[in-house]
Amino acid sequence: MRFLHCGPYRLPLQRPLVMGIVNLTSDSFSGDGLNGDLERAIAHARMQRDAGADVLDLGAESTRPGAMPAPEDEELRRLLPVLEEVATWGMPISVDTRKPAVMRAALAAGAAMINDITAMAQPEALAAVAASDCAVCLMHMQGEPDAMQRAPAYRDVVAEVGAFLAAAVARCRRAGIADNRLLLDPGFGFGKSLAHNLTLFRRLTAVTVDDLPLLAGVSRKSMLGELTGRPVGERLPASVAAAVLAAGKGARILRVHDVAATRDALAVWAALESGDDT
Ligand code: HH2
Repeated sequence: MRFLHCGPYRLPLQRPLVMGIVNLTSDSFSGDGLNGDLERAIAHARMQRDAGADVLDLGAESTRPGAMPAPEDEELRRLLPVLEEVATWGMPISVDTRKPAVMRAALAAGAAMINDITAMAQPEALAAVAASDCAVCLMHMQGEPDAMQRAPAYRDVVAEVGAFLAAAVARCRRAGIADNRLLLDPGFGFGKSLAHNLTLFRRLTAVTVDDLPLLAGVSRKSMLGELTGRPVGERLPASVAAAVLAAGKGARILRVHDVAATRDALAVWAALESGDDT
């Protein structure tokens, strides 16, 4: 059986897992940012856990298109009190950050996974995670959040995202990070037009490297708004449909805002797709 090595946890990879989003920001695109409100943040994390999340992903810097970077002290101030509580819950906690100092503080506070939208591009980030046994999610992004959606351009989006992820995996291997700690993510919406997102989605497993597990994050994203004409608050059905289809295309972890609905849909999908016949 295959596992993702995730600090003290081993996540089995044969059924798709659900990563529940906990946004501690003031300005997340989905409007669910908890802006440093500790009680609400912990209540939201508890709800995601009780709904059946396999992993929680705590993010204290918004990376929505147009967002400016959050100062490091502000990111830590929003993150650490929540992380210190949820890290005692006996489940793997991921921290969504691109700052090496935040990674180090998060790992010291009990994070079991680092989710880096810059795919460990900074040597200090690599050093921070190499010194631990956390899982690492390597995501593709073209450009930076403040300008990435202005004019995304590729000659061959699948080949370029695949090559980018292969280079990130090579970086991690050179730093001594074992393959069983790595997750790859094409980064839906990060420097991609609707057409780029759709091509990547249809050919999801083509971007992986040596069959490393893939994470897909499409929940409530603007690509679903473009397809349905719905504002962000009305994208639940589209998000659930996309999560199920991503699982069908081979994603092993689905990063979602709506854990309960996604779990239900995945249970139905798993039974209808591959249940035992009588
Ligand atoms: N998407 C967002 C943030 N982090 N990490 C990974 N690995 N993959 C993703 O697709 C991804 C991510 C954006 O979503 P959200 O956290 O809801 O919004 P914001 O960045 O505005 O807080």
